[in-house]
Amino acid sequence: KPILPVVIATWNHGIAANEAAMRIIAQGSKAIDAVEAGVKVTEADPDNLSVGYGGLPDRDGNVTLDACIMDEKGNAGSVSFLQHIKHPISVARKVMDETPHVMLSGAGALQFALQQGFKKENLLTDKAKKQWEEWKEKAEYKPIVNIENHDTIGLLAIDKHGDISGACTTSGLAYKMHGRVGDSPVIGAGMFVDNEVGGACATGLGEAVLKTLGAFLIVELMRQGLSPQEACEEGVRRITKKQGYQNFQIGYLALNKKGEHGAYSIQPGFNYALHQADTNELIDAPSFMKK
Ligand code: SD4
Repeated sequence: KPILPVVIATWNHGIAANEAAMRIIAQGSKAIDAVEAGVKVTEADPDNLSVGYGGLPDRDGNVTLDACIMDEKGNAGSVSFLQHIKHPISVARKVMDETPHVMLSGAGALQFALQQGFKKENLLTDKAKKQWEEWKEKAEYKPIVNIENHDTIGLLAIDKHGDISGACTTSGLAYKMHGRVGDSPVIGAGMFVDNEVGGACATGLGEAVLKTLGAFLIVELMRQGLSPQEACEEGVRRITKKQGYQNFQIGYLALNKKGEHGAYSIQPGFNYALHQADTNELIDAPSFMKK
């Protein structure tokens, strides 16, 4: 049953992220601060091979990052194809707060980050570099279902004031083409919130989410009266009604303003962390394909 405040996040790294986000909310702070603090935990984790520091590089060995953030007023900020900055979500927040723009990309995003006082760092850890070197022996690029190269963190939170915000951050698909941008920094694809309705976020093969504008679609379906669960299922159906979905994963989370949530994926194996009151638990999402 729904309990407010609530924080929900993709995958098992969502547990630690939720913890950090709920700590901020418990102090009476805003959801926007909570979502940023939450996903920063994942960004800083070198053992996570798909977000921020320690993320797997593109096929040329560069770690390139995508992130976006959105608040209860409908303000949004995003960075894509950003290199050398450990906390892309905080750069996205600065784009939202300090510029008249929504998205900054590549060298321009890096320049802005440095101007804002972020430090330039090497994000390619020895562990990620070693995996990339092994991959290079065959250099086969196949998006694989549900393994570490598909675990972006998307996080949605409703604070004590009843306001919703969201954040999403990733190093994107492992061994992608240099310059490839996924769904995660695109407002309405990887994440979207509307304080009248709720929010949604996505993980998985970004191209499929981009082509269906998944998060925006799910929020609009909730606006029309679907439950968060029904909306996630319809979001997945828009993808599975086309060819080829058997070979990749998409996972959606949705949260409405009452604090009801939904989760659905194409393949079994998607899980998410839900933090309500004193419980923060990892839950397996139902899926379109069965085991
Ligand atoms: C992307 N959606 O860049 C991201 C990757 C991802 O879990 O979600 N991994 O396509």
